[in-house]
Amino acid sequence: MTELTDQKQSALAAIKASPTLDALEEQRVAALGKKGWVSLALKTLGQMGPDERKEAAPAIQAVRGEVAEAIEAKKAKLEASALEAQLAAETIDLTLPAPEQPKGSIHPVSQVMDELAEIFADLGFSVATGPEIEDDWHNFTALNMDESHPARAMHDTFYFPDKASDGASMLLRTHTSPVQIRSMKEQGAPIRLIAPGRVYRSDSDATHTPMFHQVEGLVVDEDIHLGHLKWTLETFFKAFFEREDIVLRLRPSYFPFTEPSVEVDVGYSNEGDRRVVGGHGDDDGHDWMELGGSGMVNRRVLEFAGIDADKYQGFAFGLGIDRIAMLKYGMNDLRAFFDGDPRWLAHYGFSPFDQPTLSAGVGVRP
Ligand code: 2NM
Repeated sequence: MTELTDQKQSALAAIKASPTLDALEEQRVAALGKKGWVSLALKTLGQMGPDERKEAAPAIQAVRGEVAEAIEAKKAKLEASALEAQLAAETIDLTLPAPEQPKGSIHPVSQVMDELAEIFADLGFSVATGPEIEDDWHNFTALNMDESHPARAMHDTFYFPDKASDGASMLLRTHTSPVQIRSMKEQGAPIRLIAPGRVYRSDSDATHTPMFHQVEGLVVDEDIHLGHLKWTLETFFKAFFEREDIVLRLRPSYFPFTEPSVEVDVGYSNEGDRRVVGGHGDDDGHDWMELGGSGMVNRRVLEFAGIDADKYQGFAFGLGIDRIAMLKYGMNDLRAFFDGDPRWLAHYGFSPFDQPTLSAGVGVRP
């Protein structure tokens, strides 16, 4: 036993004096390792008589515990000072250029949404958002689309299997118009806003995806007329495409929520396999592309939204964000927008540092 006490004392001293984690590990192996002196002492228990063992076993275990505890304590100390030394030694020279990093990029849809918000903010429009899961009153009824309207048919609209607790049919919004309805009900007139976001229709081919992006705009005030609509769209497209020779064609059309209604076409020309806005006419290489619809808000819609239609008039428009993005940035396949292919994003994506501003030019690549 006295031998064991001596061994313990010298081991504790050696542990305490260990300058490094490696030296400490050597001490651990020498004491607690398979052939360490503590392990050898434990092995002697087998040759002892029961009385002797009863006395020796707890003593050896106590020594083992003391040594193990001392090692753990020293280990924590050495690790803490190693970390401190590393922190003291490592410095960063912030004046050096940043290392090359793998970069993410802004998706063209996000870029165009930022551009839209910037341009319309300059015209006094705020940005409104609303739920993508809607009830059929906000998505259809309030927009003058009664139960028999073809856009309500199952093949266009994604309905949820269960009705809401108040009995309403729930669906994925087919346009952002319910945002305008909610905004008119909440804020009343006058109002001037755009509503960009995801919309859903059960439709899928080379030019249609079941989810796509729309921006709709709404202006309600006294004495609003079709001239305000045409000026607003023209001013927007000139800012968006960054050229003055934009020519718009408004074609008579029909929407249940506007009266009169017009379809909005923009003139473009073909340059190689790229479509470039600006040229127009129906001669070779020149044509019109439909970008959206618009019109004067149907007075029934204003009434559904709680606005006095004798005092206020409004215009509204809807544009496909994916389409105007393709036209501006020269892309030809809509489906690539939603593939999430990093090579496509590396090519068509935008730098996170390239914020669109009117003063610097919206959507200018660095
Ligand atoms: C379009 C075309 C024409 C439209 C109407 C409204 C509302 F809510 F004010 F009645 N919002 N958007 C509208 C009008 C949308 O999309 C092709």
